[in-house]
Amino acid sequence: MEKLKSLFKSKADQLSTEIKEIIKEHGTKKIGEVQLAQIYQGMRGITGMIYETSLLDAQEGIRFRGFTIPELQQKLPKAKGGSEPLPEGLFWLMMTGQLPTESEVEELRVDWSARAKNIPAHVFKAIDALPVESHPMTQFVVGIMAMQTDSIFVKKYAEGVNKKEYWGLNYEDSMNLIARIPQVAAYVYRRKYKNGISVQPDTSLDWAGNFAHLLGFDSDTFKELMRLYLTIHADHEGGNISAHTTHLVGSALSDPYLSYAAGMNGLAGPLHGLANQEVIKWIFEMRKSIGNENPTSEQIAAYVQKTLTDGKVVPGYGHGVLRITDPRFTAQQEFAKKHMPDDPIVNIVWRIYETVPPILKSLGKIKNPWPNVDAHSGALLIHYGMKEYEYYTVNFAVSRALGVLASLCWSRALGFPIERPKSVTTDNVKAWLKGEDSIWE
Ligand code: CMX
Repeated sequence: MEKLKSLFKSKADQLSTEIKEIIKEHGTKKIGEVQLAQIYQGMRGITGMIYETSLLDAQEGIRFRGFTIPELQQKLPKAKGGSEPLPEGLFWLMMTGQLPTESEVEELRVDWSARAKNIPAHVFKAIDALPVESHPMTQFVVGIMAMQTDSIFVKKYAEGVNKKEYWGLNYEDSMNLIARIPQVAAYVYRRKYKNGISVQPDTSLDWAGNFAHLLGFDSDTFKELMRLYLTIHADHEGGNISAHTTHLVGSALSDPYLSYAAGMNGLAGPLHGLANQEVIKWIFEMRKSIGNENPTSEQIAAYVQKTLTDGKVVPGYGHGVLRITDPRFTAQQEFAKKHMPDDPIVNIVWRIYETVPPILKSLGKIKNPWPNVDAHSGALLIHYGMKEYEYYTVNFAVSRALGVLASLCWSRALGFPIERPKSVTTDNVKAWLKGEDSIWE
């Protein structure tokens, strides 16, 4: 058994024993109360699941196994000559709770490189069956779904397997899927925007570096950007739509291909991951509408007011949990300061950052007026020539695979059951309010 797999299993067995003890001793303790409004408002603030790989603090931002993004940038192994963390290292950390050594990361890189081979031809044929104009996320998810024919979990489950074996089958599927995702994602990009001319993988490169190469962007700084991008977008605790959906679907013992594809359909919504395309679209439309390539703060403020008056959201701003500038925004801003401080679109993003929060704050109803991860990512990609903003959510999906699939491995290894919360109707609520229905008593 490879080192990561056996280390993961031993950590999971240990945690599983601890969880049994926790439930036995403290299982009846109350962890909070739920107010009626919360079940009408997207269950915001209700703690309802265990998700081991990362934790979000409203005032501080994301921590992956206790490490902030700047700490990851400092502590995770880098590519030769690079200064950004390798996503392989983050995956190792999420799977084990331990920072990996350089040789452990190299072992994982080699493993993924080997697993990436022999993607079935029908995966690409399934994508090719779609009109080339189809949204890149649609093409990507169809490719993932087509690849489900390779699920080891499905084969073994059909043959009849002891539930104690689920974790290992799930692990194998997850590892194969992560290894192959960059090729499927890049195929969609090259098909839609580069006349279908694909690039062959470079097995000497790391996962993110090879993804950049497969997309057709071979500069060292674009590869560094991808290492940072694929690290910081990987996970954002468990309640966000892509993570929660993957977790929920996986709890039915749907295999990792089905579970991840389901989660990515959620990522493709404009209030979640699609916001990164919406930000750039919004900036382009603003420039056109104003007739100025380099809008002033006053012009941006007026366009924000128009967006709000038109009943639209300002993309890239606000968050369901965070109440500060997203540290993922800050990490990208720091990258831009280092590599492209004079880039015109990046400068617009920064001017929007100065202008938008006071306006959103003044409305009084928006809980978080600060930028999220999606407010900055597109501008960095444009700088390197990736102007096709409809594609951006696929980049996000490539990264998100690391977090949601690491978590899926944990859920199966810990033997988590099928997820099935209770729902009620408003008629139940009305009757309860009149004392005629005892739904919550
Ligand atoms: N622009 C305009 N209005 C906004 C807003 C924004 N950026 N953010 C929140 N609001 C509005 C909400 O639509 C809601 O309005 P109504 O009461 O009229 O329905 C009100 O403010 C309160 O919302 P909230 O409690 O502050 O925010 P939610 O937790 O309901 O929603 C989010 C969070 C992210 C969906 C929301 O802020 C939003 O739509 N932002 C823009 C889209 C975006 O950037 N999404 C990406 C998030 C990060 C990610 O997942 O990738």
